[in-house]
Amino acid sequence: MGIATVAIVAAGAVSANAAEMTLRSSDTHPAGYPTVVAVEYMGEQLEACTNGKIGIDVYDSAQLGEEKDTIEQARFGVIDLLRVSLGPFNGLIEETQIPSLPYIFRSTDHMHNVMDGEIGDEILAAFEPYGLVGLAFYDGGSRSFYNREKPITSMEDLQGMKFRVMQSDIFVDMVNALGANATPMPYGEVYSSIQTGVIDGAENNWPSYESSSHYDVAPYYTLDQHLIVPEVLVMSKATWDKLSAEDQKCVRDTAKASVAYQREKWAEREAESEALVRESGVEVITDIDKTPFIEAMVPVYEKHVTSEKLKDMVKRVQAVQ
Ligand code: GTR
Repeated sequence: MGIATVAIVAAGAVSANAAEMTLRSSDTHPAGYPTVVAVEYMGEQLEACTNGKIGIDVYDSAQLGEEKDTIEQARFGVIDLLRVSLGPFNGLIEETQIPSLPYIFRSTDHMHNVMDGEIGDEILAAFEPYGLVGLAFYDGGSRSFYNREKPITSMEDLQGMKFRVMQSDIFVDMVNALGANATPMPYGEVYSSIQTGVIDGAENNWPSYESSSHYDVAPYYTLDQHLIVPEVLVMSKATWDKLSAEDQKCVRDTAKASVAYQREKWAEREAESEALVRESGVEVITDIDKTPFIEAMVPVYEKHVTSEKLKDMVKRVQAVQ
């Protein structure tokens, strides 16, 4: 076998790209989703930055597992790169709780100003003691409730209904504080759980509501916009430690460079998903008074924002314009 043949066989066996080292990256979303294409874009930039040495293969559609499991795999170096919501990190890394608090951000611009600044850097740094290197935050829009039963126009309509949340105590307490019942479960189980009536609904942003086809089984979407939780991109510390300082810089720089790309793709997809879902006949409730929702979150903050460090962080977030 000639050298060229060996190279082709090896490349075919492990990866679709030709770099010497191919990082395995996990995402729960399907091909084409803004987070998936952003990490692919980072891969192209990284290959260029490292003169073809390091590339990235994105394993989309939860091929490597649900978010909670992939966090563990990344911590132990089985997965090199991970793009997940901050929510599933809440129980592990306390700083990730702050951007996961309901109604903490006044708008997407406010979220960007916080996450692009020193508070964002502090949160990225907080991953390090847990075997991970925080690289960048991506947009995840705002999350709202959808259900299979009825149009929800006020908090009263939520009473007693069952909603799936991500696996984080903050989200469990958030739903319970609104008078509904929370069921934490992995994303991949939500469609069938709504379909079979195990739960009445869930909550998410436009692109996830659309790409997961949840709108097919839960056709009432109420834009209460209780969360603007950023997505995060992290690298396994085990992988990071194998890289030269120069290559580490390439990883950091290209991850940062992918943020603008992701935000652009996010804005496009958000509009496309909304149009697609509306055309499908989903009832979208936009006329909703958020004030009682915001007021109901006081005990959630009291329960979860306990240390001085977190209290201070909340104040600093609120002070950012
Ligand atoms: C999506 C998010 C995913 C995942 C999912 C969920 O909006 O992009 O990372 O957290 O929500 O609800 O589990």
